[in-house]
Amino acid sequence: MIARVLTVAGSAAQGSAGIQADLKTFQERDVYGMAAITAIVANNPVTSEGMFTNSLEAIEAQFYTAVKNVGVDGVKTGMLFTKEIISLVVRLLEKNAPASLVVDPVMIGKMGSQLLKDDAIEEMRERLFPLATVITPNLHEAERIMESGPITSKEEMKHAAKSLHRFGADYVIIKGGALPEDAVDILYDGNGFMEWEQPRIDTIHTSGAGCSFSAAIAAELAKGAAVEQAVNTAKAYVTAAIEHALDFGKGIGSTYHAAYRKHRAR
Ligand code: PXL
Repeated sequence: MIARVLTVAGSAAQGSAGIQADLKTFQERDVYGMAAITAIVANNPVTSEGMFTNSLEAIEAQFYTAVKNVGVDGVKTGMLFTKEIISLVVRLLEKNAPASLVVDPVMIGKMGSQLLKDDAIEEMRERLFPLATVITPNLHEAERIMESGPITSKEEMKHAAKSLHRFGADYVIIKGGALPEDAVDILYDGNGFMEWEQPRIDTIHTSGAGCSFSAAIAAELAKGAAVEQAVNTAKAYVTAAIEHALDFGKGIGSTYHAAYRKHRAR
């Protein structure tokens, strides 16, 4: 049967990130996608309000609809926004432990929106990370989680991966997309490191890259891949999505979620 994956994340109305990116990625990686929406991000030039939080009741109802009516082989979390939502998600995951859990510690959107409140970081680090198979921070998120200075090199990324591993996730992958050199990602499993390096792609259109990367890892894990293999596939997937990004002409464009399938096949 097809593997079933639930994303617990925010809706990104522009379609590039959040649950929209997750569901597109799930489809591309041939898993059955489901979503529990925590919040809605809809910044636009017309309405004054662009950020809406879902109720805890609605989040719990969505979670149980997926878990009880369909069944879940793997879970991914993205934007969780508040400490209260993180506490709820922790409680739900403790009671209904999935075979694999990818935690993307989403904090700030590419357009600058704050997607995690400052007072929620500790709850994420202390209570959610210990449940995770993999956590996928970028450099900025790693710095905030560890309350450290800037991470500026591959060596510092390795050091950070080791420190983050102590919070209890089985694997830590730090995404070095924000380093000035090549795009390097470092995976640490508590014993050793693996590295993925790609020449930097010259584009500003990377909205949804992080969401799609963690969603692809979640999809591969749910299908039974080992973490190293899942990251390998996810890196190839997101590299193609950035290479063929979509420039809609308004700000930072979207990664192209179908690029890996369409362009690799040629
Ligand atoms: O890219 C991070 C992200 C995650 N989740 C939601 C978002 C964004 C960025 O816009 O809107 C809901």
